[in-house]
Amino acid sequence: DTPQTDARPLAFPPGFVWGAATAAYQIEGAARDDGRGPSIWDTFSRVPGKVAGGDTGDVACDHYHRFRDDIGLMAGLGLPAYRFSVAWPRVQPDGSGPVNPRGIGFYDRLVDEVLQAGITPYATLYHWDLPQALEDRGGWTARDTALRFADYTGIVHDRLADRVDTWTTVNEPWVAAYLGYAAGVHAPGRTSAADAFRAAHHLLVAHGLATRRLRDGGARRVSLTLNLAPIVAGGTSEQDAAAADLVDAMLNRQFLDPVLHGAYAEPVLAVAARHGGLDHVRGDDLTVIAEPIDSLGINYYNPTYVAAAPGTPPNPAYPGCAGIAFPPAVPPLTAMGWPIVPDGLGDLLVRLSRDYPGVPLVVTENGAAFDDVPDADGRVRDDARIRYLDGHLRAAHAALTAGADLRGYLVWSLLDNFEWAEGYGKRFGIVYVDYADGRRLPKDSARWFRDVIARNGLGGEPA
Ligand code: PNW
Repeated sequence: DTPQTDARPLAFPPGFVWGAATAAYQIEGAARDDGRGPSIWDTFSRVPGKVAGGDTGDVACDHYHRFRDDIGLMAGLGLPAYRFSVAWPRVQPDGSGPVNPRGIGFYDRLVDEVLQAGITPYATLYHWDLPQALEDRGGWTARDTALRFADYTGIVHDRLADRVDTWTTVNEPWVAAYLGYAAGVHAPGRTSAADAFRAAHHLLVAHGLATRRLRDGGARRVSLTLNLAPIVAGGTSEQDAAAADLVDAMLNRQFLDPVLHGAYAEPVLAVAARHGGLDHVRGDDLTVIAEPIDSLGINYYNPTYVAAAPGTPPNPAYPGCAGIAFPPAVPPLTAMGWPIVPDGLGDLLVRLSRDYPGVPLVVTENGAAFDDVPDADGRVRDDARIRYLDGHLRAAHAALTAGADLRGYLVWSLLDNFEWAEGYGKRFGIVYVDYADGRRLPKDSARWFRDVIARNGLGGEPA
């Protein structure tokens, strides 16, 4: 009764890194414990109508109290790597100033436990939980937030550098800036194009300053994680191609070009110039942003489909981009309503290796939400997730064969968790979480992934 996947056995290169990813606000809970300060997600999730079901991260998976069990679970699945994020408001409750020893102490114990289990920790410094005190002073629209982030980075690095080799500065600056400051569907819930352009730039400056701080402290590996997607035009007209190119500039090149080529793409500058101007882009910002990185993290879920549609007002997440339609997704879809297109990952990896050669790539998130329900014996038969992961790994393998420099693959996510604006209703985990009692049930996909890792590839039998 195993799900049918494309049955060809595929071996990944020796040393390929396998693992699972999480983020602090989505799993930790303990929102008021041990001196943690409020973050923008604590505030935003309390605004009526912003998060499905009125859910908040107050308790989440209670990982803050259950981290030892969760790491035991990972060890049982044979996960070689674990990507987690550090909550800035635990470390510095006000986003600046004194360090909260109990807050950073949690990550100290977490890292010890991860290493004890034989797992390599990958630490992300910012996964969207900005201290509310900094938002009150402008949030990411303020350059000062980037400077504060560099200080915070130094604090965390000084404490964990002896045990953590691989650091990611910022997770998905596009989502943080455009869903948070333009579309208003993520914290802090603002709806200003100018704010979003400023936020995006300051998130990149934050990345660059933090990278410098990590280097100065002797960090061995520094990376940045971007949400990237192939942009697919619905038609073949020149207008369709132009629409796809503009969306590609906004979603992908806005971040790839400054970090890896040292300059913003022309269309990004043009759109930003029309929305509040470019005063926030200062002297040597591009030099800071282009500080070399050791790998690029890629979060891939699905392609973005566009079509030229004269007269269409801009999509709220793409301010300044009028005349572009985002047609409804075509099945098969995940529970998020996101299309399942494994080849999009392969195309993306090949394109990145072609357009941005020289930087090793790691898939830092890939996965899917489905309507998982445990049966009477507590088994979760998530065949659809196995097929999703199998298909994406086959596409990643094909990209490797085509020359993409892919070094690892981390599944999103270890646990079902707080899926931001969707709350707890959307389950991305390879481990099911019963929110009534906190119980964890590894899904069929967790056992399947364990076998993939054990053989460093996909088996010949139907997975
Ligand atoms: C990523 N979009 O978020 C995040 O890094 C995770 O924290 C999150 O749980 C996961 O993907 C699944 O959503 C995204 O609308 C949220 O394009 C939204 C989008 C992309 C990524």
